[in-house]
Amino acid sequence: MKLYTFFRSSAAFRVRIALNLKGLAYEPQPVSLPKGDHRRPEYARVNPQALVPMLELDDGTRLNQSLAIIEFLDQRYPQPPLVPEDALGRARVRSLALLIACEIHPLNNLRALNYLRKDLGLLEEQVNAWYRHWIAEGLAKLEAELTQSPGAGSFCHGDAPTMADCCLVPQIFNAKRYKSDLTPYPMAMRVFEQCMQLEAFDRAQPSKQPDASE
Ligand SMILES: N[C@@H](CCC(=O)N[C@@H](CS)C(=O)NCC(=O)O)C(=O)O
Repeated sequence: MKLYTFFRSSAAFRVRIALNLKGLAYEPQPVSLPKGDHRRPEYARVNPQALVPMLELDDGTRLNQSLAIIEFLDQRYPQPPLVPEDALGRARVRSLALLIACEIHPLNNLRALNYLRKDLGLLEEQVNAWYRHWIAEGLAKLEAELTQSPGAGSFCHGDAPTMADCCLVPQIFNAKRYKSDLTPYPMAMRVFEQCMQLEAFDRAQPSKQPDASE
């Protein structure tokens, strides 16, 4: 399999974690977002959404959208499961994953930030404040979910990593990069530290990718 990825892309990071947890080998195909490689016609032809990640299977089939890719991997390679079997567990894991992937990430992705900078003329410090605002909003909700629900264990759901943890860890990396205050989220940070003990998460982190740079 080939994974179209960018070292700092948190959506690609989610899929890298899932592939590692499943023990699946893949060939990274770096797509530089700062250079705009994802907008070039060659890439847009293969991925009409012009985003990373994209997973290309050995038969040439291409999949995009990180959560759809992770659910595909989970069905095709069921061990270890990343989405629980039971209906309530599935709903809870998807809800936590979507809280990050839909309620935080789209407000802070590159094209949203570039629109603030280039089209609306915001200063860099204003853009950074925007970024931290949506992280704080989203992580506060996540923290409440983790502390109020009996479903949480040493990971977001129970005592093994799931798709929710695949989303949580990259989001915390982004928060750290933008120097967000993470002290209000002790439970989320405990889960983060627990995940980072695992080789599958550690190996997927931005600084360990072949295209990593400053
Ligand atoms: N919902 C998509 C989000 C994908 C996405 O926004 N990827 C970012 C990198 S993390 C990207 O390609 N951004 C390019 C841009 O914003 O122009 C997913 O989960 O795969």
